[in-house]
Amino acid sequence: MSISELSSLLKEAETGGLAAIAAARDQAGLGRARAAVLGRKAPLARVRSALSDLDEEQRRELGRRANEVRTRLEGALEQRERAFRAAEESNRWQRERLDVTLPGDEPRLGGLHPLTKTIWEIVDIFSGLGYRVADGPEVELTSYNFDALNFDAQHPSRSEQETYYIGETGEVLLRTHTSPVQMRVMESSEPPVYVVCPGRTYRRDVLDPTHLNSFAQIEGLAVDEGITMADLKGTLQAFARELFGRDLDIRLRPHFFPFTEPSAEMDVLCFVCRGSGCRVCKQEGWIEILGCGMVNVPLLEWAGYDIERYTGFAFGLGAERVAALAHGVPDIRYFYENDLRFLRAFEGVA
Ligand code: 2NL
Repeated sequence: MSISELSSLLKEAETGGLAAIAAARDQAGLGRARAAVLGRKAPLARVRSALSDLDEEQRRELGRRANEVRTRLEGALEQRERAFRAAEESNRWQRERLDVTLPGDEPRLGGLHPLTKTIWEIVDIFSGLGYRVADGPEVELTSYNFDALNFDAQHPSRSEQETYYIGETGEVLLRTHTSPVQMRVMESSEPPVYVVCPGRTYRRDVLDPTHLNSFAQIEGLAVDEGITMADLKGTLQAFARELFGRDLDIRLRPHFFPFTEPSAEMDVLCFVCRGSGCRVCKQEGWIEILGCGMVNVPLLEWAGYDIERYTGFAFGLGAERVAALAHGVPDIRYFYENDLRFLRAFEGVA
């Protein structure tokens, strides 16, 4: 190539190169322009490789100009590169912009199980009356669960059809009530005794809307000097009013339990109809809440208490039954299904 051909090729390398760089739309396009402008087949490269054909002076002159063109092209590339990077960066800021003042997604807090709330509410009422809370083993000795409580050898609830025995000897069972806890309290301490014993109990029942084979029982026991049936009635009246309503009366109906004598079942006036009869009280006007009575003398003797000096009363209730009554739950099995639609109905309910 002649010097003038090379000279115009160099011009074209510059103007065409700058145009190609200016035409690039994005970083990828700029990469392609870089290859076309500075690559091995670019006009500028062709000028460089042709330099060796020139004489010394022309080679130096054109070489210098080729270097200047290269510097300008590199400068232009560099400038566009920076512009693309800045645009990309500000795009990202825009894209990833986050409003930190927006409220977050509120985590859903769990709550206490409705049955737990009922148990705590009942235990709280007796705490307020000066009772302590006691617990004991769920796997119990038959002697504490039945014998000490004055259940005779023939009592039907002792049978394998009604009670879960552990092993073959008949000496160990799943407690059928929390009474053995109270026997253990009496065994290990002298009067005055004022305790409530909430806990899990087991009976071999067929499940239906009002029966489970495991239920939460709460029993209470007071043994002191001069305790009478009047103390029983006054205490349970206070308890029922606290739980169901300030002005609701109770009544005691004679009943039988081996561990109390005399024994009674306690009803509270229906908190829905106040005695006139409705669906909740099954037209009775009254709702059965618990069993109770004066601690039977053989139990006090078993505990080694002075029976001339001490008397006591006791009571027991099923927490599921009370919770179902209080909340209008038609089937106590709901308490154990762990269906969140059911459980969430009690959110925030005291
Ligand atoms: C019920 C009836 C009752 C008792 C439990 C008791 C405990 C001792 C002494 C005397 Cl250590 N009595 N407990 C008394 C009467 C009734 O429970 O219907 N429970 C679900």
